[in-house]
Amino acid sequence: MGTIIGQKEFFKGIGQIKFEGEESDNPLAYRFYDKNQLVFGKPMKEHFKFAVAYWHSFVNSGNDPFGVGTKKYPWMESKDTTKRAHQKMDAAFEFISKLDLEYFCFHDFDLIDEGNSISESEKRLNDISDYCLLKMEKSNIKPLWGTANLFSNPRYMNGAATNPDFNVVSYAAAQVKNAIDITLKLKGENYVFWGGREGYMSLLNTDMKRELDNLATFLHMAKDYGRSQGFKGCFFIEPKPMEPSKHQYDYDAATVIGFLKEYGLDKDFKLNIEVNHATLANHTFDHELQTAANSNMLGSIDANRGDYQNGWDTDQFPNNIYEIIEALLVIIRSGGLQGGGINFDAKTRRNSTDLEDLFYSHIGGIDIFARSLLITQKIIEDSDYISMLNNRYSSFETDTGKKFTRGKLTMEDMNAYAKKSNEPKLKSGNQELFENLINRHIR
Ligand code: XLS
Ligand code: NI
Ligand code: NI
Repeated sequence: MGTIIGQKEFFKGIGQIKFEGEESDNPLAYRFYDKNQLVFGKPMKEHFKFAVAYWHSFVNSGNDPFGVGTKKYPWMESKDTTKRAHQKMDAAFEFISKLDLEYFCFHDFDLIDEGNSISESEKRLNDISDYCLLKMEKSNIKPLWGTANLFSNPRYMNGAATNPDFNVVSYAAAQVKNAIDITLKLKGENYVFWGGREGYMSLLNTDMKRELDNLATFLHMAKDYGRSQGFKGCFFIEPKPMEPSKHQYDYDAATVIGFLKEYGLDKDFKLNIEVNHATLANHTFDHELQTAANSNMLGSIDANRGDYQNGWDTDQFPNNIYEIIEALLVIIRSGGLQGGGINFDAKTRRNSTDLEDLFYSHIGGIDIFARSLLITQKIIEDSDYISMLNNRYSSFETDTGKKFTRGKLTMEDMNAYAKKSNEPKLKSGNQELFENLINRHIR
């Protein structure tokens, strides 16, 4: 294993995960993800850029409001902060390389615990990122994106960039500056802002307009700083409608796009769309992807899935093939993800306590995307899907239809056209036919 620098092996007995093909019944192998296989003329791994989320797999120990952690991972044992951070990183690099992936995503204080002051945190981040660079030299693993945790520390209980107290806003900025610095240092390809507690619980004690103005000022400052330091990647906003705040400012893709345009941030920011956040907003995942794509802002994805019965962010690993095919139809037809990739913002269940569970979950998620991509290729290239879709709009391809599209008709023209035509015939949307077409290709 190229990435293990003489330290202990955490995932003993688990070797390199390989592609073994559909017939394999080895639970520790890929059945569909063959990273160099060309699909739509591009290797699978480039379509996806799969990333492991540091927080869910290496930090989270399975605690919930009703009980303490259940996952006694060996890299969590040491009482020494630095040693624990190093071991966590050793485990992360071993895991990512055994999965044969190249990316991870992180919050600043996933890498190492926050210090007691900004200076102490800066020093810790500096040290752990030096260690990360050493590990990176021996591997091809790097961050897909970095971010700052602006929601766990009690100081952010009323928000970070949207906090009513300027002193808290300055702390948040100090933290984002450092997080941008280490993302750059580690050659991270993008930088993410998920709203955390940017939002409110009651409008009675909230000046919403001022908080939104402050958020925009903060994002401009962060973007200008990143650019001044040579950061060429994308800044992403990750929409979420609720949780932890009742009202999150970055509610959904449409809300975020409106905000970015209103405040002149749309040139530097794109969107990171998360499945479970889409469904919490009462949208489908593909709706959110398409909304982002319409504005040329489909940057990246947080892959997971929600639960049909629970109304919160359960962050389960993706396993719904129909949902992923619907998503890939949008992603492929809009030209792919811009700058980002697929981050598994997903956690194994609290009672999935074996080390192997971390592998099963990621392998399952990766394979469901790979399998869905192969099916999507068949649907787009070998079926009537695209022509059926285009056919619904064929009347816009007539001379008059084209004039309308180009904005060349007036209301009077439309009135005259309608008068000389007959009552429009009902044209079926054939939804079930479309649904059957997708299902027919799932095999
Ligand atoms: C929480 C978010 C979070 C972001 C990163 O719901 O999904 O995990 O992706 O801060
Ligand atoms: Ni997320
Ligand atoms: Ni989430």
